[in-house]
Formats: sequence, structure tokens, C-alpha cells
Amino acid sequence: MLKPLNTVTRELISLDGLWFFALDTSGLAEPWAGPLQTALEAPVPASYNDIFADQAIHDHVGWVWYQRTVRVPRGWKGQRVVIRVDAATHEGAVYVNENPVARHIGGYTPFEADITQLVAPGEEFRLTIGVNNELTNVTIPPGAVYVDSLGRRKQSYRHDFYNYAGLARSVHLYSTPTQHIDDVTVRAGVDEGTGVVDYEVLSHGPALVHVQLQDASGHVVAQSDGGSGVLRVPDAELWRPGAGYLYTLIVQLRAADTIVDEYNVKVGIRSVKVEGDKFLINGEPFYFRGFGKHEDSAIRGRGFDPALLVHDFALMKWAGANSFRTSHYPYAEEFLDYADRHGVVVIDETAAVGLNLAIGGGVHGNALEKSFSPTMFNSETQAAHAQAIRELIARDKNHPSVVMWSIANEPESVEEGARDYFAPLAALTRELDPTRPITYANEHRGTFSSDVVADLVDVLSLNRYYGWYADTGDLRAAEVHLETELRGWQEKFGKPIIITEYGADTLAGLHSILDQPWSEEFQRGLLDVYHRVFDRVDAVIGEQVWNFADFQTKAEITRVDGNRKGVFTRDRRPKDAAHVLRARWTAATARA
Ligand code: GCB
Repeated sequence: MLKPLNTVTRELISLDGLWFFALDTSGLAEPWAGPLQTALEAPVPASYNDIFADQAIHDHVGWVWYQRTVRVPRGWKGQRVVIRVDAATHEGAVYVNENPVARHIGGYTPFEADITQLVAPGEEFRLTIGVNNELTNVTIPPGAVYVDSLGRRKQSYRHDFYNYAGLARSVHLYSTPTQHIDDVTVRAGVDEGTGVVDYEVLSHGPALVHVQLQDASGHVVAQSDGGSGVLRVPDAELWRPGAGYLYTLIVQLRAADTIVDEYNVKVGIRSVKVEGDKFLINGEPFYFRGFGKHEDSAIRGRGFDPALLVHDFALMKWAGANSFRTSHYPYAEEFLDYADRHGVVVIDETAAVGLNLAIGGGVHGNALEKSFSPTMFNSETQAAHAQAIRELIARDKNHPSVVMWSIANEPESVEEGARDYFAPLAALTRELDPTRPITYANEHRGTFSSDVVADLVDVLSLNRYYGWYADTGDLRAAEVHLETELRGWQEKFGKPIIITEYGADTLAGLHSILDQPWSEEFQRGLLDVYHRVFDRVDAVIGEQVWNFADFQTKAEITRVDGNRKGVFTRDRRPKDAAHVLRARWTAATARA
């Protein structure tokens, strides 16, 4: 699915701004059939939950409706007109006047509809988008809707971040010519210094494909005709961590001497490979330093905000980070575009979080029931998960910053059923993208001796909380237990290990001279312990702290206005631990 762009043949209109907004409880039978009767207006992009001073809207379970009018530019005569929704969390339904045009399940990937036949250049139409936030045992992520003792519908879920909903990313109207480029896939690699760029173009109509690869100053370095081919770039300038050099692939559909359609894709030439217990980028061992993040901020919830995007990247750079994981869902495409340009390395994760009855909200419990069973996470869940993988790869396959796919976060990985569930999904990921390693983030019940999934992936991503959920407050025990475990993984698998989560909840401003959980000193002390261990275990090739910043969760007695494992507060001020990371990571950057 191509991101909409302005090119010489395509135009793009942002539909971001204030839309009319109503809950489905407003008694509207068919909200799309006419103007929405409401006094509420909601910003797009933003999650709607924290926008209004209204508990009922915050807690709403079910559909909400967004509506606005849109005028099709009169210059779009003879063009194809498409409406594109970057994300509707978790289900979206789009109506043009009274016509349903698109329906999509999966809250973090885009969808679109060709509405050419329903609209006229120069004229207005009514655009209504329904968004449903319900999660069930067959959605990704999963959840359950139930009716409480007071007869109210409630949503439960096992992931440790608030179920923000709505139109949290942009909506666009765009045009393409009727003969148009449908998709472009680029796979770049390096062959002894020569950049090798495989491309494939899917197009609609008889026009012929011509491609040109330009360097960053606009010089053509290679070109070719035909829907697929290989471009070779001698002495290519590589895309590297910290230096995101990008070429541009200009894809044209040509008929006689005219350009029928044009689309551009940024291309970073780099190779990625796992060899033994090393993760190689351009043939050199890479060490991941960074964070698990969230798209989360006050008021906006998960709403995309370019100010926050640039600020978060600036703070990661300040800390000396070179990478992050899109825990626990695909982030707005703008994150990946930025990471591509700035050489930031990304582990790209699906929204498959919470497939584990033994944990709830990150807190370890006991499963009374099997996670993978016909009545819980079943073949329908697996089909939804497969679709989430397809949509993630379709959207993000061309980003050089993405070096690995994470197919799930902390699924049940000890039960026998886990293997039957995951083996086909791992195979599917490899089939869709043979060029990138795959991983999944493992939780602590899945040890090197009990986990039944780890051999399906290339990199062992471990989320570990010694000193916090285990050995609470006891950093000496944490150090011993962490090291013993990491050595066990190293010896059994011989694969690279990234600690994709480690950290401690910390209330900014709480201090103690003792090993006191929740204090700033404890968070620093815990990071120091982990770092000592990482430096002693060879197979460890990465450390990503949980979390970059404090973030909102559902109401829980183990959470204080959300999860406080941030190294920065929710408004992005550093806790003491941020300085520990900065000292360690900037020194490592200086050595490299
Ligand atoms: C985890 C989860 C993450 C939680 C974290 C915690 O293992 O992957 O989503 O937020 O623990 O803080 O409990």
C-alpha cells in the first residue's frame, strides 16, 4: 500500500482538522445518511478519549462517528479519486454520502477506497468515518467486551497501554491518473561495494514502466525499463546507522513521450544479516542502543503530532540511542520516514500484544486456561494475526530503517499450542520478506529451557524485569539471575540476544539512598546492574530500555496515572536514569 504523495501526476489534500463527532449512543440509526446531529467536534489526528472533559466519552466502548464535508478539486477531472485513512483504531467504516466505501479491521495500518464513481470534481461530498474500539479474542491485539454488574459494556484487554481510539493519524484525499502505479517493492543490498537494488512495480493499465535511481543531489545513477529488474550502483553511498543516506527511485508509467503516472520511493542501500550471534548491518556488527516506545502523550493520546515526533527523536539522539522498537504496534509512517532520513534503526512490531493469559498488563499472573485453544486464541485469531503481518510488511517493506520484523510481544511461548500457532506466522513473514531477520519479544516465563518458539526466529528478543517483577528491590539477586539466564540462552541457541525491555517504574522526584523501588536512584541502579551483565555476555547485541517515556494505561493499582517506567516523564523531562543512559551510550558512540 503506497503512501499518498504529491508528484507530477498526483495531488494530495489533507483532511486533518476538526470534524463533527458523536458516539453511537446518540441514538443515530444511520449516522452517515445525513449531517451528524451533534455539538461535538473532534480533532484529526488524535485519539478522542482525553479530548473532551467527559468520562463517558473517555470510557466509551463501541462505534463513534466522525464527519465533515470535502470538496473535490475541480482540476481532478478525469482523475481517479481515492480516500486514504492512515489508521482507524481498531475498526473503520467509511461512507461517501450514504455509500459505504471501505471497511477495515486492524487499528494501526492504513486502508483506502477508490471513490471516483461517487464524487464529482468541483463538488462537495459528505465524508463519514465510523471507528469502533472493540477488541475480541479474534482481533489483533485481542481483548474481550463484557457487560458489568450495572449493565454497562466494558472492554478488557491484557496489554499495558491505554486502549486509545479514534482517528489518531491523518486522513487524505488524493488523485492518481486512471492508469496508475499500484505498488512498488524495493529490495536493496550490497555486493562488494556495489549497491544492488531489486525493484518490482505493479501497475494498472498498458503503459510501460521506466525507473530511474537518483542520488541525493539528483544525479541519475542507474535506470531501467520494465515492471521488475535490478539496478546496480557502483561505489554506492550506503545507508548507515547514524547516517541515513537516501537515493530516490523515480517510477514512471510512460506511453509514447508522456508520463502517465509517477511515484517516488526513497531507497537506502544497506544490507542486514544475522551471522552466528552477530547482527550485521553492511557487514559490520551492530549493537542496538535505545528504547521500547509508545505513541503516547497528554491530550492527544496516540494522536500523531510532528512536534512530538521531532522532539522524541531529538531526545533519543541526546541520550545516544541509535534504535527503537515500535512497541507494541506499527507506528505512523512519519516515524519511519524520519528514521530513514536520520539513520535511526527500527525493529518494526505488529499489534500482536496480549496473546498470553498468564500475564495481564505486564504483571505476571497464573493462567487458568490455555492461551491457544479453540475458545481463546484460535485459528481465527491466527488469521487476523497473519493479516496484521501482511499489512505491516506491505506498508513498511521499503524503509531502510526497518531492519527486523517483530511478529508479537510477549505471547504465551511455553504452551505446546504456541508452536502450532507461531510456526506458520514465522514462515509467512519470511515468505513475504526474505531479506529481513525476524524476532518476537519473549516474556520471562519463556526461559531457554521452556520456550517452544524461540528456534523459529533469528534474534532472541528478551523482555526482562529482574529487580522489578522478580527479585523486587533486590539488585544483587537480579544481577545473578539475569546473568545466569542470559548465559543459558547463549549456550543453547547461539543466536544474537537483544534485551528489548528492562526497567523500573519510577516516580520523578522520589529519592532514596536505599534500593527503594519507584525512586530515581533505584531506576539508575537497576540500569547499571543490567549494563554490567550485558557487557559480560557476548551474545548480547542490544539493549532497549522500557520505556522511553511514561505512558498511559488502563486504571490499575500497580499503575500511578499510567506506567512510570519512562526514562523521561510523559511530558518528556529526564529522570536521573536518562543521564545514566546518555553517559553510557554517547561514550559507546564515540568509541565506534
Ligand atoms: C512488559 C510489556 C510492556 C509493559 C511492561 C511493564 O513486559 O511488554 O508492554 O508495559 O512489561 O512495564 O510491565
